[in-house]
Amino acid sequence: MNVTVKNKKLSQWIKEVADLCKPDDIYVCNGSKEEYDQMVKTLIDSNIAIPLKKRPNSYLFRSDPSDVARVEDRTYISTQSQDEAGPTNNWIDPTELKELMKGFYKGCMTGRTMYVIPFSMGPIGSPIAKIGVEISDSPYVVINMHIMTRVSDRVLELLGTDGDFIPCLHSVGAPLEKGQEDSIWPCAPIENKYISHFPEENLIWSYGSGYGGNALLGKKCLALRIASAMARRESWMAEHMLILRLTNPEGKQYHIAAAFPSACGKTNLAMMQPSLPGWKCECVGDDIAWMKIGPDGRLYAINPENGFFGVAPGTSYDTNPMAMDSLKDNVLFTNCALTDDGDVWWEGMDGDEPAHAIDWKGNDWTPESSHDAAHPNARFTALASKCPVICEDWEKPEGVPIDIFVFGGRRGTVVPLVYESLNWEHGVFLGATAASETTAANIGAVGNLRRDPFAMKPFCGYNMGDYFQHWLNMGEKLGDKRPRIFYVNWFRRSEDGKFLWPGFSENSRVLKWMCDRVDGKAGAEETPIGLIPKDGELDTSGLDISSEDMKELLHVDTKAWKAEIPDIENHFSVFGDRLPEKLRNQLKEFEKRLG
Ligand code: OXD
Ligand code: MN
Repeated sequence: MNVTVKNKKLSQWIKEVADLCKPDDIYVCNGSKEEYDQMVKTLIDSNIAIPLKKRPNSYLFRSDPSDVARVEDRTYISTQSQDEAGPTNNWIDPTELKELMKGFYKGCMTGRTMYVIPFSMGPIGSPIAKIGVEISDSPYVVINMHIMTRVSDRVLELLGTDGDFIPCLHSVGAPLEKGQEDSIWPCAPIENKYISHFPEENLIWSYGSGYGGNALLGKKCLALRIASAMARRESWMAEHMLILRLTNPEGKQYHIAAAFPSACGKTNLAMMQPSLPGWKCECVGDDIAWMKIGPDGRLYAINPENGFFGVAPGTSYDTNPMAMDSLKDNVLFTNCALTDDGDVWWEGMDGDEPAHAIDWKGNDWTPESSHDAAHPNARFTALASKCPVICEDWEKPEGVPIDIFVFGGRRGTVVPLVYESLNWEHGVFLGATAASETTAANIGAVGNLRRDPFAMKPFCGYNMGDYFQHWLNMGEKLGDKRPRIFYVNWFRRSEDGKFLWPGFSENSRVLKWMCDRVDGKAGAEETPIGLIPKDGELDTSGLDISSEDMKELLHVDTKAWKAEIPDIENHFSVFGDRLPEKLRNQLKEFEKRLG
């Protein structure tokens, strides 16, 4: 081991893990540039990282074709009782799961180095931040953690001898025999992969996968699943939300936190550049928000991450210029295609398709090929500080005050472009019933409606019925300082199938209406589903959109909404008596208003 660890819990845990996993060596990370460069050099020398001629300090990685995404059906919330994990999570008894996983962990790091990665989720020392330590046998994980979290020896200093942290154990699950050559992406077969969370003891054990949220344990595992359970106990919120700052032409700032299921353009909205003259939008975060009530009673949010782990395909100067500008240097790419001139490429990127490339599996690809060049879940790992519109206050330890919550989904029909909740409880009802149509990115038939409450279905570390109650409780604590709650749908289509709303930078018009509502400047019309912009109140100046299309976008089709009721009842029924009475009443009231 390269340094002496002073923290008692940490040194004890390192010893326990080393005794179990039997690594050849132990290395404690300090987060320095030299460490990153050294790790990259080793990865280049073993032909695992491919340097990109066109982007300084940027590298391409190719995963094993069996290890390309988060594995939700191998993800467990392991609590004493199954009821605590609730109906939306996979569950195994903690004693049983630990025994089973110890069997896998035994000797699993033989032939490899065990890296100890101290990291902070949130600015180091922020009152909202949390410290984690990941133990991993993957150097790819180490360099990704360098970007996605704050890895630093200052974290160890902060821990002192007795400080507490969240232990995150990770192994790719591929020990090496003496002389055995390593593969470019070691991992275990799918049936041996386990992404396990023990929220009652703030503990994460991940085995068998090297990819994204399965392996970079600060993100979904710590910052959402474990943090959501901590947040309930400690009266704060850990949400799957982007955070943005909007500034109006008079210089007034508004902070918006928005939750959308995957494939609804969350990263695009987080970095959106308003089409409305004089309005400015800055990104605080694109995926996760941790929020606490501040001394003035308002809700303050930080982005616990340090980078973006974004989906590459579909990202372009058209859809997200600010993301593209964040990818010029110091980026790690995974499962993108490699062009002949040494750049990355993916479907949906600007410009012409390359005449030839090497696909994500390492094979020749031409536009005539029958498959995609980049994997649909190919990713970039980029520093948030590289984003040209990163908010100057994005690392403010106390966070930014949230004025507005937005929920949404992808709906071709029924759901209008925007509406406001009637009150907090109704807003919680909107979050709890949020739904989206499945896309090619989801499993199952395209166009199916999937309820994904608060976009947290795969990320809530406890019973989701109790999570709904936690939202209601937070509303009570916030009192008149509650953020306003809105619901949006950028994806409504006309009868002939065309998108009615242009989206992207034009979404600023919808955000402006929300800000004007907060300031009491914009009118709204009460409908059975909530408050819709009054005729002419949504700023469409300079936008080429017909009044018929605007009407259709804001139309509340009572009959269509009535037809949704059985699906909502069905969705609520799985929570049994853990469904808050107030939400049951919200549903009744909604039915009544629909007539
Ligand atoms: C993500 C996700 O990668 O939500 O952020 O799946
Ligand atoms: Mn996400």
